[in-house]
Amino acid sequence: MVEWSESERSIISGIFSTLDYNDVGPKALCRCLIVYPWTLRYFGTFGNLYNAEAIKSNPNVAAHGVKVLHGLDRAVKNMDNIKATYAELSVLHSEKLHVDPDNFKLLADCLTITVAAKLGSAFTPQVQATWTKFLAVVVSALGRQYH
Ligand code: ZNH
Repeated sequence: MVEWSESERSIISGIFSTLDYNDVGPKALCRCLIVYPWTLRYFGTFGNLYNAEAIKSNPNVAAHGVKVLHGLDRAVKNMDNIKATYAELSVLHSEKLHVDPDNFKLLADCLTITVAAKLGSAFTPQVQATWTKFLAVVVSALGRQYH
């Protein structure tokens, strides 16, 4: 089981309480789709994703980015039980969406870059360490139901 100190808990809830989901979610997902273009393959129903400009102005991508952040919200509210919280979402990504779990790490990295750019000097090494730990637990939980 993953242990969280009081300061780690307050760092994570502090970040999420100030995060603008409508800005960070779309930016992080766009970055993932642009930097790792093979991740585009899962979004064939989203319409025109022909180049970076198309990806950035695609409303389905933006909406999905916000949805992913709301998904992370659930981990923040269940820090002591992230694996169980994501069991169903993990099954969905594995059995229905067939998303290669390596991609979770790629999106997590894009989220880190986007959040770091937002926080600026507030993204201290200690904040980065806690943030990285949080996303590692999320990525592991999402990959949990893959066989
Ligand atoms: Zn995912 C979906 C979350 C990653 C792909 N997702 C989804 C959802 C959610 C999520 C919440 C919704 C579900 C329902 O509806 O029920 N994701 C998430 C998270 C993460 C993710 C949290 C991390 C961090 N995903 C991901 C990736 C990918 C994906 C990486 C690829 C690349 N998802 C996806 C898809 C979908 C989803 C495809 C479906 C969409 C639609 O709309 O159809």
